[in-house]
Amino acid sequence: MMEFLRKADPEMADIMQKELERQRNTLELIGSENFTYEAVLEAAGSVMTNKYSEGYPFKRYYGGNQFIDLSEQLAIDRAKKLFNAEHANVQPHSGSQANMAAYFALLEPGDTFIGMSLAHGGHLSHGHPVNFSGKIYKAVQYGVRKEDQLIDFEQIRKLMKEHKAKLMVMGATAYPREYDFKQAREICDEFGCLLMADIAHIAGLIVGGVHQHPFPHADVVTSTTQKTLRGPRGGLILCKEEYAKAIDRAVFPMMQGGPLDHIIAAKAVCFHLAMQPEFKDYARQIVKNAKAMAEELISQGLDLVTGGTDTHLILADVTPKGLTGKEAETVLDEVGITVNKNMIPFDSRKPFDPSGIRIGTPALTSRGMKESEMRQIADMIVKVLEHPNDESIKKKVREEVKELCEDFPLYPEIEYI
Ligand code: DSN
Repeated sequence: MMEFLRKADPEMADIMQKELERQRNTLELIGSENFTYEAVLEAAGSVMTNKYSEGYPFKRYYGGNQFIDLSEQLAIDRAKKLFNAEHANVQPHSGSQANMAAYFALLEPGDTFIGMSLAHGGHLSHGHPVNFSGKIYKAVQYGVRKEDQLIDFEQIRKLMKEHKAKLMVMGATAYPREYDFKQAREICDEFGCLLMADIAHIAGLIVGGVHQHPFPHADVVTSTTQKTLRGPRGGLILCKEEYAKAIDRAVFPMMQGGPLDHIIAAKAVCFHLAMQPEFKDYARQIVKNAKAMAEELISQGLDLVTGGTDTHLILADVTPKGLTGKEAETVLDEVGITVNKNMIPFDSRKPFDPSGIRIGTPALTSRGMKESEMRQIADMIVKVLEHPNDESIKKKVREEVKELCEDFPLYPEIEYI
């Protein structure tokens, strides 16, 4: 594979080769990442990238779209079936773009919406002041309760009373517990507000039957396809039929131009694979792995946000070990364990050097690792955090990382050179 690239651009081929080796030889624990299927890689790197297809299936602004139409329609039909949705738009380039289109469809500039604050686990596009969502709209931010770090529905109710938001966003990027979409709907109904669920992180857990489904509670659901769903990097919007036209218009022509047809084909492949019975086992294993890792980290003295997890990720306060989140990320990187620094709720530190790290299990679950490997990795993490300057301990852990990576090979059939 890749012989054309190696000939045409050896410099880039070398970079890509190194990235493949990095993915193969390190333990990937970033909660929003995954290793997609070889079939998805093929679709994403295909001739579908050559086409312009502004518009929607069978209503395009360019000729020659007969097969692109079939591909996008297949992706739409599969997304509807997979998520039990009345309508699907598979064109958003990313999760933020999906959120932007949803806001464009449901709100007017200056309208008020309520979302989870980034500092408590939300997302930039849920109303952060530096993001378009906090600039175009009046964004009210909710968070978690201090005592148990769970979403504070009483605070949401109070804020709704005060601000009369037109839309509520339920979803996050660093919240280790299941969402209560039913309760969110009840509050929305009380105040005549729309509900949007951002399931970017947990889409795979929902279709795998592990987490509560946002439908029928949500009016609109946004997602990415690359996280627990294990597809290509991209966005997705699902909605009730009554919002279908507004959503489609918001994606194109309001926000995007030509869709990424190669990525839409890859999304269709990932939806198909997520419908297979074994995907349910995969989704269950992601959570079992996170729970096993959480138990081990707690037993070794780490403080976890909410005291554990029922999802694919863990948020750990590393300051009791004498490190900041940034230092922990760096020292774990040195031994080949990849995590990201992350704010914890009510963090006294700043986003660029917060108190916590976020640890996620989707990618290593895709490599076939199970609970015992998670416990082993948790043990390695704690060892390194407790001895960040001990070169002999770090060397031993590095060797353990290497052995684990060899035992669970990534893309063994792919040879990029
Ligand atoms: N930044 C992503 C994450 O890591 O969760 C979400 O967009």
